[in-house]
Amino acid sequence: MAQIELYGYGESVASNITRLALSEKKISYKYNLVYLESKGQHLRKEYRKLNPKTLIPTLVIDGKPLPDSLEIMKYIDQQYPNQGELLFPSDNNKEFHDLVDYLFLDDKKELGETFGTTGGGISIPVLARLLCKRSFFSVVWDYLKNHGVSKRKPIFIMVRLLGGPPPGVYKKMMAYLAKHLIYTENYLNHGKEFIYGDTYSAADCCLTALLHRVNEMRFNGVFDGEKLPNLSKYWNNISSRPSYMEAIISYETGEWKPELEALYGDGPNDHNDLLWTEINKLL
Ligand SMILES: N[C@@H](CCC(=O)N[C@@H](CS)C(=O)NCC(=O)O)C(=O)O
Repeated sequence: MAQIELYGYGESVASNITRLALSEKKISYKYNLVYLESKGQHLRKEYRKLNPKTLIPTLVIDGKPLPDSLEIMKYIDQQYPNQGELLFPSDNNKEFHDLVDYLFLDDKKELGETFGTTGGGISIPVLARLLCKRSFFSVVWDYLKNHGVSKRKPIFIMVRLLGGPPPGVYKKMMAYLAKHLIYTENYLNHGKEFIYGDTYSAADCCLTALLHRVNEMRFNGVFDGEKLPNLSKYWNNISSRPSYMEAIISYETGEWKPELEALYGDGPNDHNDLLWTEINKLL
């Protein structure tokens, strides 16, 4: 049996996708926590050797690094085809590829372009607060010198400078999020248990992590069964699977909760009403 290690962060959508996949495939691994914005551990030399893009997660198999949540899901499914769920269905058709492409965190796409990239966009208020734990100059220096994705460097620096999302950006994210929630709600009109149909797949790993982020960012009413009944039903189903607790909840670092409280107290996201205005336009 190969020695498997995962480098990840608790409240990271791509890490959650990967841990869900590992949990559903019943693969055990050694876990290495890498702090992101608050400490910049992903920008250190040791981690850059494993993942030159300086992104989380990376799986290390017998000492060999494999970055990227989608590549990791493909790898473990090929290596362990008869263990746990089959993440990539054997019919492997274009519709499934397009769905996964839409739901996974493609670092080559723009924020908001797909549901996957919107997961990062709606997280900006918390990322900003975590970045603000470091001095402005250390963030500028570290990101300019060490971040492996050129187009992310100015975004993180701007967010640190402003202490939040750049003006208008979060509003735009609400329009994108509304569009993706409605698209997914309509997709689920097929009435089946999972997003791609009757069996659990890699697309469910992605969608579970994204919906968890929507919930975590306090977008209230999405899962109450009233306006988006398919999504509510899907969420109830998927969040009661053992993998949700095992791969997402039990890995929380605790860094996000106080920041969310500082941002929104006990209430919803301060853009919740705007999200609903956008959703209602599309219903
Ligand atoms: N395509 C990559 C995207 C990974 C990604 O964007 N990870 C985020 C966390 S969810 C990250 O590392 N952010 C830190 C940064 O960009 O500095 C994957 O799916 O693994």
